[in-house]
Amino acid sequence: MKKLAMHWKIIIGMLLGVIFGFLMNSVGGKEFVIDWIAPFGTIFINLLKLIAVPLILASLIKGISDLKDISKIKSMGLRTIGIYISTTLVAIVLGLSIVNTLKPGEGMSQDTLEKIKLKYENDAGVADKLAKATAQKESGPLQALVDIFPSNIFNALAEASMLQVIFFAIFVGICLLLIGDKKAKPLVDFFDSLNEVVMKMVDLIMLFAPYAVFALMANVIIAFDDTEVLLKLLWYGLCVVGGLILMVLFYLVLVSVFTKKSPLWFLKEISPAQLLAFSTSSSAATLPVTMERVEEHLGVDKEVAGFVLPVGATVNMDGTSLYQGIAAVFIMQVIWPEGLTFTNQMVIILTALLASIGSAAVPSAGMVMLIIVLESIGFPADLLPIGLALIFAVDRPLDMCRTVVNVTGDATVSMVVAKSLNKLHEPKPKEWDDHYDEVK
Ligand code: DAS
Repeated sequence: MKKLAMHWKIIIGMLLGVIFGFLMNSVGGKEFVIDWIAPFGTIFINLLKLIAVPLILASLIKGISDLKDISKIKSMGLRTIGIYISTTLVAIVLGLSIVNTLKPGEGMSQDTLEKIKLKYENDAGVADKLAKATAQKESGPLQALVDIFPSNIFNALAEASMLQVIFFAIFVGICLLLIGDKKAKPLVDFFDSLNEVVMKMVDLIMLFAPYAVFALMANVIIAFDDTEVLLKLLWYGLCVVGGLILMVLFYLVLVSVFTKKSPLWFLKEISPAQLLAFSTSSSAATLPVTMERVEEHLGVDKEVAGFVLPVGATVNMDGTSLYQGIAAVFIMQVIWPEGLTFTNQMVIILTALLASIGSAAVPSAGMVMLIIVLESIGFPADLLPIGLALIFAVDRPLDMCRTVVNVTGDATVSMVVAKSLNKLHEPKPKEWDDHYDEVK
């Protein structure tokens, strides 16, 4: 019997996980899922994070040393950052257009608001997000720039500080170019081999994916215990999801126009990464799979994928910035209508752009940075816990959706940049099991 493609195996795992989660909710098996099922999802995410940093290091250093020409690095860097900023601005403006047109925050009854306040205003999760945002805010205006430059590469690797690892890898790659092929060869060969090893690790880890997403989805479903509030926030959630779907359609137009490739082919080939982004809510954990799909199944050259994707996972979060635009205005529509000025919305565009750059590629990071966006327009500090409480119940499913868009946007830009540099080739896809067969 023909083997099922990986994305179908993952979809089946997800659906069974959702069904199992609802079943466990109905028979009081929440603790069983937390104690005996969820850990397999955590193991899977740990394994992906384990290889993300060595993969970035190897693919970036190898990729840059292969470029043979420093001016190409500048050209690739400028194109990448330029397109990333453009797509993020499109996302924010799209989000603001939707929320100001459909006005999901208007008409929410005081009774619903009181229920939400009662349940979530003092929730530990809300307090945690506020604390993280305060810590981030207290750092100076250039702290984000200072944080790119590591003082100790081993700390950067140990803490998986993506931008620091990216900076170090680019620095090493450029110096390998400058010392000449003969002297650079031992190190280039080492990172070439490391890159192959880590890509093989991705293949093997992915064989576990269908079972892991079962555990991840079951664990997400058992967290839904407040369907009444979820229904009250449905219109807000649909505005975010609708905007995210429009962003994916925008990416498909970019792929079709700028690379002349079939948008449906692009969606099919990137789908395993999208499914993992949905299941894990983490661009960082998904990055190794995004890189494997973009290089081996979409035909993007290693030196482009090795630069564009790690940078994108860290600074390009179009789904998050669209969400921040909608969430900020939604919260104002419900509890601070006097803040709904044109000037404030322009400020939201700038701060949501900066916030999505500053957001970490981990679950719920976008909600932490939303606080920075709200504070930038003078949102009353005493209303912040209520504002977060208002969207807290639906943040996890929306985080899953916006992470899919973050990953899809990165893959789209990597194809556009590769095409513009004539580094988009015919892919030589291998199915996951084929790789595994080689191992046996
Ligand atoms: N979960 C984040 C990511 O990994 C996005 C977010 O929190 O908005 O992309």
